Amino acid sequence: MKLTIAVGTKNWSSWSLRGWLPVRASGLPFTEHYVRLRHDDTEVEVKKVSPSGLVPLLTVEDGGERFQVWDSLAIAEFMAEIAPAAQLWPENRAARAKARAVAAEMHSGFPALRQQLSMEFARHMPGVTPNEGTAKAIARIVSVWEQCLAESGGPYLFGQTFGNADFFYAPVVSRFHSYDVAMNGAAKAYADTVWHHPFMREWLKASAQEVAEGVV
Ligand SMILES: N[C@@H](CCC(=O)N[C@@H](CS)C(=O)NCC(=O)O)C(=O)O
Repeated sequence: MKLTIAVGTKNWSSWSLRGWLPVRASGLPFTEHYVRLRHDDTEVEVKKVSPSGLVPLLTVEDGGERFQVWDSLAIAEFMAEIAPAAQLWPENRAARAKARAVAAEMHSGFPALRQQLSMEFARHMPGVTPNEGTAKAIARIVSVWEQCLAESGGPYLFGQTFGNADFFYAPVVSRFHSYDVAMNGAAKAYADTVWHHPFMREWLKASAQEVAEGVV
């Protein structure tokens, strides 16, 4: 099986990070197709690979079959299906249902936080005061993290494995880091653990290179 994931500019593209993490964590070989966002040729270049005009998008070639999986949550589900050993969703049915709800809440919510604290993976952007919507989103996210960690015992939301539910909050961890969002206790320990995970370090290295090259 050949897997190709199209991703956008890594410093900015939170959705790309959400789609890339399950592919990276699957342990399966894959290649990346990189598209530069917010550039003159972005629309044309994204449309060449993605009919929706959005990234991430996963192209699967398997024998004579070739198909595309667009949307980060669909990619997370597909990777869990083809790489069961990676345990991208928890094994326990109730925990798995909850992990899906946690990921879906991020996937469909928190617009104020996304807008005000846009992802700047490799940048430190202190001095932003969260507006009312962003403050509510931060409080809700921290409470979801605290509840999951208390139930699972951590260090990740559903226990020992850095999995799909964590991947959906990985861009939030980056935002909290960039904008100095204050946390303490279990939520802070969780954010630190995710921020220092080797996959996040890989994404940081690429994002920092984009900053150094002046493309973001
Ligand atoms: N719901 C989609 C959202 C994907 C999305 O909005 N991607 C943005 C990048 S983060 C995009 O491709 N924007 C096109 C552009 O910036 O031109 C998903 O989960 O994959």
